[in-house]
Amino acid sequence: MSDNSKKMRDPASQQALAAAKAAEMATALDRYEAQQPQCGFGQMGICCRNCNMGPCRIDPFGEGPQTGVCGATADTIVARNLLRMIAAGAAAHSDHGRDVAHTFLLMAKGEAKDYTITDELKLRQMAVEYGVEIEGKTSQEIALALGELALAEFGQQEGELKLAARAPEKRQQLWRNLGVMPRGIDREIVECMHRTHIGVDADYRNILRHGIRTALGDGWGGSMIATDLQDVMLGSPVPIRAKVNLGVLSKDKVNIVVHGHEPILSEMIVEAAREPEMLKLAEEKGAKGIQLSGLCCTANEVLMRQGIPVAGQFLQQELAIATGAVEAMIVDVQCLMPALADAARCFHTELITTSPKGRMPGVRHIEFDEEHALDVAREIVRAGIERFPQRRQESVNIPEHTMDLVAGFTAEYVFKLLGGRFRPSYRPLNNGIIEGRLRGVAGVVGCVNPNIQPVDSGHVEMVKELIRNDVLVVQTGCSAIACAKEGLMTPEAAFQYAGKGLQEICETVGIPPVLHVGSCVDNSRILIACSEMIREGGLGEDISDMPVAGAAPEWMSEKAVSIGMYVVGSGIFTVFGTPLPVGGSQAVYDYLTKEMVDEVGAGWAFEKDPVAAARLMIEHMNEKRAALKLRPMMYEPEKTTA
Ligand code: BF8
Repeated sequence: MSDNSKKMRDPASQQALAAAKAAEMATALDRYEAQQPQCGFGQMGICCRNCNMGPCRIDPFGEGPQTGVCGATADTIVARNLLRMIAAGAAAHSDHGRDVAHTFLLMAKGEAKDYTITDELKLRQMAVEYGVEIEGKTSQEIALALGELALAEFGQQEGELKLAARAPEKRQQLWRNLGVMPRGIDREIVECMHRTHIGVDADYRNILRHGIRTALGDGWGGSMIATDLQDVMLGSPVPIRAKVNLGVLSKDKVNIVVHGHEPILSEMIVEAAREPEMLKLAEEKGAKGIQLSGLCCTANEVLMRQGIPVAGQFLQQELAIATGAVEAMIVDVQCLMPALADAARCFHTELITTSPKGRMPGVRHIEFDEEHALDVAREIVRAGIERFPQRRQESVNIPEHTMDLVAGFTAEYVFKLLGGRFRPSYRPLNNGIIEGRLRGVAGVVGCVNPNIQPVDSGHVEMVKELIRNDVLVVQTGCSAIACAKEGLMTPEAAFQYAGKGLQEICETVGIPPVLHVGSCVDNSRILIACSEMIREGGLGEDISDMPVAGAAPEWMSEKAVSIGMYVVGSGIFTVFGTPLPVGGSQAVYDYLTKEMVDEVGAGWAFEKDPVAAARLMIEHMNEKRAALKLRPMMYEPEKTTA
């Protein structure tokens, strides 16, 4: 086991990596090293195992076979593999959305009694969008009708997704003309599997266009439904102060860590952990209370709505256990390393799976059930408390580092804030861009990945360069956690890192220069914000006209690929750190980076150096500003990063 302590950026992770090594506990960084060199065919996307005449592979040097047994070329194989990644990513987000819609419907029927309608206004707004008659109806009746319509969109076969109508009119028309307007959420995902079966779609452009359609069904469908129904049921976030990093774990309280993605369960655990009986039980077991914290996107969800502290991002999941202070880690779906089971065995931690979709061999399973949600949550919290007496105080090693942050920004709230109390509109944001105080807006999102070291640096260095150039940054997912740990989500960060124009706006409104807008499904908030900016006027007619850009500097999951595709498909230039696995086909690469610009008004770029990637985004914004004839920037930053 090598010394990994410098492979992650923040000091808390460095300390926990040393502790993991001392406990002879392997982490993803060790396993990443053991995998080197990684498979070149996989990286280039030229391995096909879609049928049993193969597996086939294309010789990238042109000397060996240039087609599979069926005759599929590198272009076909690469495009098909990418489409399957999009299908998996869209499926993950959308299945989350489906579960939310299902719970929402149970709530409306009175069968999930632990959930209620928390945001009445948003319920009514959504109902109107779905064409539900709201006059004279009770909230429960409205919710029932809305829940049925939202759930039906997953299995919808024809027509268009309702929430796609939130996009600017011109964008919707573009999607129709190109034949990529999603007809239903599941239908497009199923069609990905059909098209990539042996002997169906062999035209890489046709395959990739279906990728756009499927991904749009994620961003403007599955993910957007997840975000919005969660807001109605669990409450729409408002700005909230909290803390982040492994130091949020407590040395004398029971530590329960929620990890995964679906707040439907984690919100209930928050509630259960606050109950007096639970606190009493914790004291009886010798603890001074219960410390709840989160990992990955479920952390972002309970952070945004409840201010629950964040223990860390994706690559800190094992490190949380390595502190020796975690009594229970509760997992549901997505981004849960199977390695957690071994890590937990090195310490006293009880790992608990909760979803019928995600179990691990030899790991305790307490199945979540929406109809008895709080009871299940209590059982889970109790299991955590019961573990406390087994904690070996001598092996506890909690890093002291924490960082403050402000989270809880949404498409609705942040711009109300920008507009001031009496003018809730996007006008001030648009004006800031038009006048040249702000260069534009960037969404920096996505995972962390051991292939970018020190881990987190891809995000932090990119975001620092962006805000230095007066770009307002919005973030989700592990990217948000990475930058929060660096202190970029405090209002004070504006004075330390932001350019003068952005600084003035942050100071006037009292916001950080980097806004946390939630989990990965909450990237839908960014789509809505962009559409609202167009509606406000002065920045063109379509999202692709605006000085905005997206990035996932350390992407890892298939969900990130789906997100990238719907963001680009929505007209936003997007830079990924390491390239998509398309290097085996120049044609596919050209389609993504060049032809998509003609077809959807935006393209992909790949750049591993985060500052160079930020420069690409800034250049793109400058070009869009020039095309819109916006005023020159008021301030230009000094040449180098401070
Ligand atoms: O959905 S950013 S590592 S936790 S996939 Fe996973 Fe990536 Fe984190 Fe959330 Ni998103």
